[in-house]
Amino acid sequence: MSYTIALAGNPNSGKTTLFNALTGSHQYVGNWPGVTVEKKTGEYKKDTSIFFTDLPGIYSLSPYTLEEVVSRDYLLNEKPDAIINVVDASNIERNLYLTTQLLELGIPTVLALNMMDVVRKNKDRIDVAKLERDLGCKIVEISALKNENIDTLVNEAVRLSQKPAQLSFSEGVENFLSEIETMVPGLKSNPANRFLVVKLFELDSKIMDHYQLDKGEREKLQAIADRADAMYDDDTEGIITDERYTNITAIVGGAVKKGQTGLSTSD
Ligand code: GDP
Ligand code: MG
Ligand code: K
Repeated sequence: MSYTIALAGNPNSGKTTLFNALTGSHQYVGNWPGVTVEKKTGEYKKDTSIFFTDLPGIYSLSPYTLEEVVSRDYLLNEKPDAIINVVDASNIERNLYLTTQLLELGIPTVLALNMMDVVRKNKDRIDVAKLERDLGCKIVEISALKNENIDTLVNEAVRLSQKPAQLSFSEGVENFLSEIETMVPGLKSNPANRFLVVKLFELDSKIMDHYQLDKGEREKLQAIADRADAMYDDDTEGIITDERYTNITAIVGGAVKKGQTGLSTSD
C-alpha cells in the first residue's frame, strides 16, 4: 500500500523547503502534463511507501492562473490520500484564504503551521488549540528550515482518515448553495461536493463543463447568481470572497497576537 500526500500552500509558505526536508535526494522533477509548470514528486526519506507532490504555489483555487488550474485539477482528479496545507505562521490571515478552499475538497487535510521559528523570534502568540477547533482541522507547528516537527507532521497526515469539517456561510448563501446542489445530479455524492457547489455558484465555467451542464441548467445557475447579486449587491465570486474573510477574521481574531511588528521572513 502506498500513500500520496500533496503539499499545497501560498507561494513562499515553505512548501519546497518542506518537500526537500521530507524527500532528501529521492526526488523526481518533471512538468505537469501539457504545461511548463514544474512538477516535483518524491519519496519520504524514512518510508518509501509514502509519496509527496509539491504543488505550485497558489493563493486560491480559482480557474484563472495556470498554477491554480494545475493544483486544483490534481487535487480533484488524482485524489491524493491527504493534503498537507503549508501555512506561513507569520502571515496566517492571508494564508487561510486558500485553506478555507482546500478544506472544501473533502480530502483529509492537516495544516502545517510553518516558520514557527520566525513566530518565536517575533514574539507572536498563536493559540493553536483554538485555531484547530475553529477551523476543524489538525494543526502541527513546524519549521521546515530548521527541520522541527517534520516527522510528527507526516505521522499526522498518514493517520488522517476523515473528511475535514466544513465552515458555514451566511444563511442566505447556504440557501443558494442548497438550490444548486439539488439541481445538479451527482453533485451530492461527490466527496468534493462542497467545493464544486461553491464553484458552480461562482459560475466557474470549467466546473460547468465538467458536469456537462446543458443550456437549461446553465440558465438556472445564471438565474440563481442574478438573484444573489441583487440580494448582496455583488457578484457571486465577490460574495464568497467576503464570506470567507468574515469566517477567517472571526477565527484568527481571538487566536493570533502579534508581538514585535515589521519582522517578516519574506523581506
Ligand atoms: P515555497 O514557495 O512555498 O516553495 O517556499 P520555499 O520553500 O521556497 O521557501 C520560501 C522562503 O522561506 C525561503 O527563503 C526559505 O528558506 C524560507 N523558509 C521556508 N521554511 C522556513 C521556516 O520554517 N523558517 C524560516 N525562517 N524560513 C523558512
Ligand atoms: Mg516552491
Ligand atoms: K519568505
